This record gives sequence, C-alpha cells and structure tokens, in this order.
Amino acid sequence: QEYTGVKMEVLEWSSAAKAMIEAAVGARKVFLVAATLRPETMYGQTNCFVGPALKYGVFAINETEAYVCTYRAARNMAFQGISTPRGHVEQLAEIEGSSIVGTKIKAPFAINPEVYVLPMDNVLATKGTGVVTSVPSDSPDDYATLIDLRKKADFYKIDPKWAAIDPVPVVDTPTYGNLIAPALVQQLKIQSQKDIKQLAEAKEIAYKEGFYSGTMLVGEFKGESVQEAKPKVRASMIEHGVAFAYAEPEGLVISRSS
Ligand code: ZZB
Repeated sequence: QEYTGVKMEVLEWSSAAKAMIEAAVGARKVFLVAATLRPETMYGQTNCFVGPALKYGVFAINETEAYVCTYRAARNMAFQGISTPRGHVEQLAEIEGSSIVGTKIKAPFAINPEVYVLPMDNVLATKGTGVVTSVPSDSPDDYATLIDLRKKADFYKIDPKWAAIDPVPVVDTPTYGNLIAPALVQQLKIQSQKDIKQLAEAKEIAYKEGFYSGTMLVGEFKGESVQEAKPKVRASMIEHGVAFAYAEPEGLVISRSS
C-alpha cells in the first residue's frame, strides 16, 4: 500500500507531554506524521487523531528532525531510507497517545493551518503510522468521531475548543454534494464511531464517489477531477517538504521466504 506521509509540525505540546518531550528531543523539530491515501483532501484537515491507549515513540529521523509515530512505522521508515542511517531506529522518547491529545500542530496545505490532536478509539496500531489526519468533510470515520467528541467532551477528556473547527468543503460530488462524509453518516444513520460496520460501508462509498466523480473545490488544482488532482497535490506536498512517500509492507511479505 503506497501512502503519503504527512508531516505536521508540533507548535505547542500538551501539558502532559511538554517537559518530557522537549528534554528528549533537544533542538530537533518534531512532527506528528500521518499516513493518508487521500492527499488531495489535506485542504480540509480540521484536527488529527491518535489512539489514546496506543504507545507512540519520538524517533530521530536525522540530525534536525524527529517524528512521532508507532515503533512499527518508524522501523518501516528506517528500511525505506526515510530516516538515516538506513535500517537504524533511534527512539528518543516513548509516550502514550492520551498524553499527546491537546497538542497543537501545523496542518500542511490546510485551510485551517493550526489544528489540535484528539483521541479516536478506532486507530489501529497495525496500519500506517498510528497517527491519522482528520478530514471530516470526506472521511465518515473522522466525522463520526468529531461529533462524538463534541457531544461528550468531558467523557473524552478534551477541551471543546480542540474540536471546534467545522468540516470544510474540499471535494464536490454529484450524488452527495460537497460534504460527502456528513451526508453518508446521516443517510446510513450512523450514531457514533462505534458503528464500525456502517462506517466501513460509508468509507467504501466515499472512496469510490470521491475518486471517480469528485471535483476539487479548493487549492492549486481547483476545478480538476480528484483523479487528476490526487497525484499532483501529493507531488506538490513532497516538493514543499511537508510530505514523503511511505509504503506499507503487505502481511504476506513476511512469509515469502518459505
Ligand atoms: C485522510 C483521509 C481523508 C483519509 C479522507 C480517508 C478519507 P484504509 O482505507 O483502511 O486503507 N488511517 C490511516 N492510518 C490509520 C490507522 N492506523 N487507524 C485507522 N485509520 C487510519 O485506510 C487509509 C485511511 O485510513 C487513511 O486515509 C487514514 O485516513 C486512515 F477523506 O487520511 B485517510 C473515505 C475515506 N476518506
């Protein structure tokens, strides 16, 4: 699976993380790194998600930068030559997802350029980097989670202002309009992020509609089809130094030696 790794620079650590992380990273710039299949939707980022119960590391990528992601992702990056020296993983600190929540980060290419880290129950430790950039206009999981967080801020231990940015129209589709995720969540009567089955169906529809019938409403490639714009937005992000190619090895690769 070929993802785009999106670099979200930390602007202000949560109080739970600040002292420990700042001591561990020294002068390095720190980025939360999300793996996405939808680089063309990055204009619509409204926050970022981590799994509150997952363990993350802060990894030295080179002399000047450190990335926050799962150990598994850092290892993949090391073998893909994203970090130096190739194949070597240097962990500077370990941190629970729940302690990262509330951190303020830069959202590259987004119309809202500064967003907060929030908790999401369904973040898988086994996919991508364990950090998910949230685009509630186009991702039903992101929209359902954002609504949960807004309804039960106390329960989720968040400050409501961290979840205050509304979905931003980024892609127009003939059938579902310019906010496909909210439209699908309503149509499929999805109540919360716990409705895993309906959310999987909604995601499938949103991917297909967006890719085959979507038109860009914003950004450098406004007016172009999503199919045309997707690789161009990705290339532009890479050129601007805010993204990189990140491949996920398939599970099968491991057993291929036999
Ligand atoms: C931004 C985005 C915008 C995404 C969108 C999707 C959509 P998939 O399809 O199952 O292979 N993701 C990445 N890592 C994780 C993780 N560890 N746990 C849970 N979710 C994760 O998954 C790829 C997508 O799932 C990624 O692309 C990411 O969310 C999320 F408008 O990034 B995406 C219709 C989907 N739209």
